[in-house]
Amino acid sequence: MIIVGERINSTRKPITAALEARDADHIINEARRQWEAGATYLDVNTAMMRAAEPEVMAWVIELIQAELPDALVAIDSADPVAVEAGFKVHKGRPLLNSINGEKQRMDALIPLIREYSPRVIGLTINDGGITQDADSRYRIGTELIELLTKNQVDLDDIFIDPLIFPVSAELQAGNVSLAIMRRLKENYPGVHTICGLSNISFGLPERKLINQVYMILAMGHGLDAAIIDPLDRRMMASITTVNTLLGQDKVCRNYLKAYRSGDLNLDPTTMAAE
Ligand code: THG
Repeated sequence: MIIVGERINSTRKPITAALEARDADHIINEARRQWEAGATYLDVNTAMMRAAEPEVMAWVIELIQAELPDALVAIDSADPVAVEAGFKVHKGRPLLNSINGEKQRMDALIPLIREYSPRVIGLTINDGGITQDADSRYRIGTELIELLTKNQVDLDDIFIDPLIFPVSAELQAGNVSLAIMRRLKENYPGVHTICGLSNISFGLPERKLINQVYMILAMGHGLDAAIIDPLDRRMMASITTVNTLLGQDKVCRNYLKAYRSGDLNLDPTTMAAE
């Protein structure tokens, strides 16, 4: 499972404040904790910085990679200027979060993808807007795969996000995204699927429980990357366990390693303070 740590997101109040104040210690601390918990990519969302987005994106990426030289960033911005500012300073291959099927966005981002060869997340939305229909979102996913491969992006570097909507508002929201994941993996072996989970539980109590159970279902339908909080120990223990149960953990090595390091002990009386 490829884990994208979601915590450096400007829609979170402590992060907005830290970005505005250019508080390097706060950002490095968030980066380090997620990296040590097992994140492969650290998502950096700068949306709330508005005009300062490009400068802040470059600042955060340089800060993270100076401190954690092997860490990679998921550049999470709707502003192509901020995306390019990020690509310019990033060492190694970043993950672009994201492109979608909207023509204007595509026209701005395809030349940057050709120049910098990032890995790419594609959202299943286009100029027709968001649909609640599995067939049309699946089709947008396939169109993104065709377009990216035509522009020299390998299947292994493409992550399709089926989008997740609240099950409290739309009865079939959970099933629709699961069906899209399964169909993409069946018809495009080698492509990755990814999602942020937290929308699924919007409007309901005990959201962490819902997110965790949906993660298990999604992994059963072929989800192989996720944008989550890697400091959520219960979520991380579930992911380790599902990997083992789905035959992705030879001689149960990772499961036993997690056991020995205490990561599978979720008893609140002995659990390390968060
Ligand atoms: N797909 C893709 N990218 C994404 C998303 C997605 N990027 C943003 C988002 N969705 C995933 N990232 C976050 C980051 C933080 C939080 C949720 C998702 C978060 N949520 C708490 C909540 O919802 O209650 C707020 C807690 C807090 O404020 O600390 O923090 O779907 N490709």
